[in-house]
Amino acid sequence: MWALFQKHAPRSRTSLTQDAPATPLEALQERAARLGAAGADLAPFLKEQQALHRVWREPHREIAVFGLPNVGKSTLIRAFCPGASVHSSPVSSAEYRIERHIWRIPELDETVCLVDLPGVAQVGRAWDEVARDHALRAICVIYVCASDLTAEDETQLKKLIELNKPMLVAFNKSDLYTPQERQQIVAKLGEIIDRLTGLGTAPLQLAVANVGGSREITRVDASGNHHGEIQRTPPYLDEIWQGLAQILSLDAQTLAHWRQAAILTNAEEKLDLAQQDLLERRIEQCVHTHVIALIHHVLAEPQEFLAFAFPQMAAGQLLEELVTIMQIPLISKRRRQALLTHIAQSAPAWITILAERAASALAQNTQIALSGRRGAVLALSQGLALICFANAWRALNANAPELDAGQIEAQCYNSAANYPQTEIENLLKML
Ligand SMILES: Nc1nc2c(ncn2[C@@H]2O[C@H](COP(=O)(O)OP(=O)(O)O)[C@@H](O)[C@H]2O)c(=O)[nH]1
Ligand SMILES: [Mg+2]
Repeated sequence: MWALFQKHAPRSRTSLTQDAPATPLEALQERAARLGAAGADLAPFLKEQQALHRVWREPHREIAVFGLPNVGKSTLIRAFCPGASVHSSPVSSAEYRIERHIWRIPELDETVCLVDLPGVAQVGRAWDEVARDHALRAICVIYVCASDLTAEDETQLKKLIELNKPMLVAFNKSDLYTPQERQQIVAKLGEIIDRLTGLGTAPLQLAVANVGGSREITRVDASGNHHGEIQRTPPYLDEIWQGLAQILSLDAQTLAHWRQAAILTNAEEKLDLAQQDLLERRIEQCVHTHVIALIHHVLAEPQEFLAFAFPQMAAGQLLEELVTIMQIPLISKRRRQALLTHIAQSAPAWITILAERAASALAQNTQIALSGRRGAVLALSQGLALICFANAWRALNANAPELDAGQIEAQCYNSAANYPQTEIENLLKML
């Protein structure tokens, strides 16, 4: 086994901590400062930034062991480095931990850190991301599976490969299959690997293994009595050793560069998400302010003819503000007017739907100081119609900046028809 390591041992290795802060990081930091000043949540970005500083400082290169639950990740690590010192940090509860196994490999003259990640889909969606982030920060990844890859596996792999993560797909528990079955699985995994290989430049290899199985056997003693016994199947780790040695022997600078680029890309994605989240919050705030103002306005003067006048009154203003927030090139006055007129003509149909719901919500809620129930129903349904309008406009605008009045009208109608009663009750609470 060690001979395999020696065979693939690196000829020379340069310092692991030499990758200097790069300008891309400074650019990201500037962007983060701008977003932070505007109120974005920077915590996920700062985590990646910390990770970058950590990998620059850390003496040990990390190998992440990643995959679905119960595929043998922890067993694999124990098989590799039974005597390793373990540092663990809890993930979401004491039950789920990220364990770091510091492992000295004399033959490679290197101490590495094997990171045992909680299984994907084990702790919850948010933690899948935590595990994925850890995998991205590692120098390479052993992706453990125990059969053919699922669509879930493939999605995880794709992301890692696109970010040039050197990967070893370890098909573990091979002892559980007949030779024919094993062959079929290996062929399928080979197909998937071929499909994914072109997505990145880092090596992607398959290793067949069984890192620690057991089987029940029956022994017959001298007096003819039968005894059940659990016997460990001999582990087969050679292909993993070989693949790992090959990856670790690659040029250290190239590996460090791939890792740094992956962390930076991930950090940039966190900023994209923070920006998106900030935008969503601003839009919500804008719509909310207009809706509340409109409701109060109509409550103050509850004349029925106003019920269908909302597009001219409020939708125009809302539209202008949304265009500014979303940084959409301003649509021409003429087009905007045509759009609002069209909406004004079609609005009665969907305001009527909303009015029924507003009335039933009000029947259970007397929080609003009503200037007559009829007025309150009117005001609420207008407010709701404005939300439907904003939703429709946003939904369509994401895909089609060329606004089409007919499409917006249809979306408004849909949004009104499906408007949840609970949302109306929430709105009532906010008034
Ligand atoms: N048959 C067989 N069982 C294995 C093998 N590797 C692990 N297991 C068993 O699979 C179960 C899950 O292993 P574990 O390492 O905890 O999986 P993890 O959730 O991915 O960390 C345990 O009962 C192991 O003994 C293997 O190569 N063959
Ligand atoms: Mg485990």
